[in-house]
Amino acid sequence: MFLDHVQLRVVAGHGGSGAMSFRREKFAPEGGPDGGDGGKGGSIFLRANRALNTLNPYRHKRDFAADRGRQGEGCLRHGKDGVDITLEVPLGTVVKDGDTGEVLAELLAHGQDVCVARGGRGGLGNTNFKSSTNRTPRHHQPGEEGEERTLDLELKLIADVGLVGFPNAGKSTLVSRLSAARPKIADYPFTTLEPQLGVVSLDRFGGDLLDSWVIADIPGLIEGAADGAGLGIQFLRHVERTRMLLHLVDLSDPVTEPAEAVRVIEGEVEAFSPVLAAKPRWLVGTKLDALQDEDRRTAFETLCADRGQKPIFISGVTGEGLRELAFAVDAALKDKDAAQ
Ligand SMILES: Nc1nc2c(ncn2[C@@H]2O[C@H](COP(=O)(O)OP(=O)(O)OP(=O)(O)O)[C@@H](O)[C@H]2O)c(=O)[nH]1
Ligand SMILES: [Mg+2]
Repeated sequence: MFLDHVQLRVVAGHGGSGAMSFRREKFAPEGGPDGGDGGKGGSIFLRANRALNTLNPYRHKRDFAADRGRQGEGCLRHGKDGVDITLEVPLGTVVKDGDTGEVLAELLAHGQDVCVARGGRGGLGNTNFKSSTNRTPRHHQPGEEGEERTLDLELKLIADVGLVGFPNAGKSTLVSRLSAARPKIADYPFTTLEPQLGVVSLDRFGGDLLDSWVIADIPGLIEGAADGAGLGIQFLRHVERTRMLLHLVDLSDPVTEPAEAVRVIEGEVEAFSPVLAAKPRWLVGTKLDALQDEDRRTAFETLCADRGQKPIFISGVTGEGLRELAFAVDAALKDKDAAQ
């Protein structure tokens, strides 16, 4: 399960009040005003973090309040500012005001942040009110209130991993086994007509709840898709912003050799865009449970070896290889995070 919508209550810190104080020294009993200003209240920020894919961190804790600013003191000492709070959210989080529905921000880039509740300004100390007519001002200001808001956070997923392959290669089956998504699966080509996303949470495989990645299922490709055959290649734009591709090859296919399947799909990907063609791609042999011809397995291993890749075999029926794939992709994406 993953959260893609959550309501938070955020309250920024109240500003500290300014001080009312006068200098008292041995030889200056009637010293001037020296009350310092109050500190600013802590603000609340949201910041996009690409290591998150869900709003799960907010499953239980939804109320956040930042510290008050401290009061000013004598001797012109300013009160300390309240500490800001930064809440990390996944890329693709749309932030709306919960009362008005106004969109406050869309956090799309790693590190991008937005202030959602500004801390109150500190009040001025009485020093600020000294004038030629009033040398002993008693006036000093209270701090301002911090902003308070209800926020609606909605997650528009951005896929990390795109799936490509012939129709019937088992793409939707893989998505349904790795995630909570339920794409249509059937034994005829072009079952999938619209791209669909799924969140692969590693807790499904005994990993950490916070480790997850997003997979995009798209319609199958055939030879000539770039020229409009089948459903064409326009769906590849949905995986253009992903960080890597999994290229599914049906090892049980009695007609098409793995090498031929790979050649065709690679050709279509290259015809679509150099950006997509430059992405890391892993070959994944599917339907291992239905493999009839051991030569297919050997041919697939050779193809992988030629690309310097470890062969990956899976079965959506027995579940073989799924856990390893989920963890390997997660590790590869984290490696890329580190490299960026
Ligand atoms: N034996 C076996 N059958 C599978 C496996 N994975 C998928 N299938 C079957 O293969 C057929 C096609 O599966 P889908 O997941 O719909 O394939 P797809 O790649 O999404 O197909 P399109 O959406 O048409 O491009 C279905 O009948 C599945 O039940 C597998 O690992 N083993
Ligand atoms: Mg499908």
